[in-house]
Amino acid sequence: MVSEIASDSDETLPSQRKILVSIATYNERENLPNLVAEIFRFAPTVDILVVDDNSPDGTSDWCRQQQEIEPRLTLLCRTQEKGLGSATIAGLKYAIQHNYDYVINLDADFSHHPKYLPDLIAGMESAPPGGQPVDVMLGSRYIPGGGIEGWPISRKIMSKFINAYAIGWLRLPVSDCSGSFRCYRTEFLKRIEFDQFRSTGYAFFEEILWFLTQAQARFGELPIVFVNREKGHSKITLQEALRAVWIIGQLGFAKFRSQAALPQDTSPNP
Ligand SMILES: Nc1nc2c(ncn2[C@@H]2O[C@H](COP(=O)(O)OP(=O)(O)OP(=O)(O)O)[C@@H](O)[C@H]2O)c(=O)[nH]1
Ligand SMILES: [Mg+2]
Repeated sequence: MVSEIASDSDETLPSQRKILVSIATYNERENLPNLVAEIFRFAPTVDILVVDDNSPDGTSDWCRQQQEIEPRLTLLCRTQEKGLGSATIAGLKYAIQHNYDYVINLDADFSHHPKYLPDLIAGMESAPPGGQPVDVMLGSRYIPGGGIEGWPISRKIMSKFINAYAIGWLRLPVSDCSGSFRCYRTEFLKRIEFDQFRSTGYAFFEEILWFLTQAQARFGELPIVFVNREKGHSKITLQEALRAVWIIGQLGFAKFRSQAALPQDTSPNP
């Protein structure tokens, strides 16, 4: 675990790595210009992909103009699909297709501050003595040093409930399974069959952890303080939260069924 925040110098980033920061956006015109500037301040060597679902507030228009003068920025504007999960998958697939070493997801509303990027990336590079580097680094609110600022108590309870439920039911070896601030090793993501995903929305973040755990990924966690958005509007709805509960439930049952279907070991005891 890495707990100190690095300075905003590019010397803190492993320059030989090709890194993509993928941001799913819907109506984030107010946040995106500042966010892009802050990402490049803390991590100047990364590229940014914005996956926007044709937001009516002009998010895509801003990106379209900006990518003409900023070669590190690319827009993927989706007109046929919608949903945070499928937008995130589009970003992960883009990273695989374009041979990035790492792909990082973060929200556009400054809840995941770019100041954490150097440490998140450093976490991918470090390994415990005699061990292997991790495949996924998670920004975690639920380990010492992490936290949440600005959420009402009801939202905190909902998040705690989803985390306890998903971690317990799916046996996920992490402390925070519903946050999207993560860095994935792209090579490891090639093992994941994204076409099998049930979720196109917020449950994607638990679902991918479930698939990664099945594939025996190694996880690391960085404490982060999640700060509630100041600009723009939340897109999560009660319906979306209930859908997440349902999908997590289904995943757990699918696991039991596949275990029950495994041939029994009938060999005699030695
Ligand atoms: N492309 C795309 N992005 C989305 C969609 N829904 C949400 N997002 C983005 O996903 C990120 C997280 O969404 P938020 O609305 O901030 O969800 P949240 O963080 O759970 O809720 P608040 O912080 O309360 O707003 C933001 O960058 C959104 O713009 C969607 O349908 N498509
Ligand atoms: Mg948010």
